[in-house]
Amino acid sequence: MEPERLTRRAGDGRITLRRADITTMAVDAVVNAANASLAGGGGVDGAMHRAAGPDLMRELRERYRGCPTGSAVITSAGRLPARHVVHAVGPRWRDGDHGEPALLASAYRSAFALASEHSCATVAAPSISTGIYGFPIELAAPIAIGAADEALAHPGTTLCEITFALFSDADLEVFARAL
Ligand code: AR6
Repeated sequence: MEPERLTRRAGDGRITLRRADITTMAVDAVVNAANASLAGGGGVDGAMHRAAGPDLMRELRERYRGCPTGSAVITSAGRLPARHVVHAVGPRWRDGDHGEPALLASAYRSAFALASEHSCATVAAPSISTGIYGFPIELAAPIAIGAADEALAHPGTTLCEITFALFSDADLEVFARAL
């Protein structure tokens, strides 16, 4: 069966929503929801490291010493079908009064900017921070879509399509409303 799929134009490109496992996506860059120590973990991060194999962690250790919340780093993608992995660090939700929305926007913005610096046309991202980090997805979805709109409208961007790979029908519905 075709996965449920939604799309709309944004700048000269498009934003697409899919219910999908991001580790299976053959795009130029997949975004990982990492932590500030880049140490691996559960959720998307665990799935990505398992699917990519040990080269992913080896490269992270060799090239980087962590990554501040709200920013991102890039590596190759090991055995994943993507070309690059952009490891973006979203905020842990506290109460919304600790800059969480701005940090989430910044994590997406950094991830998309890095992908464009590496000449990527197609990028897939998960819903950063809305799993283990507890960011309410109703608040996160418009921030994610807004950052994608901004990236695709940026003069000189190489990005053509940003796909959000949502892990459940419920998450897909929330993103569809925001789109
Ligand atoms: N494909 C797409 N989405 C997924 C996948 C997948 N394979 N697996 C989970 N999701 P989370 P966070 C969804 O917890 O909240 C790790 O330990 C999941 O259902 O992966 O940013 C890191 O190392 C949820 O909607 O990321 C950090 O310590 C979304 O992806 C911490 O978790 C994000 O959930 C980061 O927490």
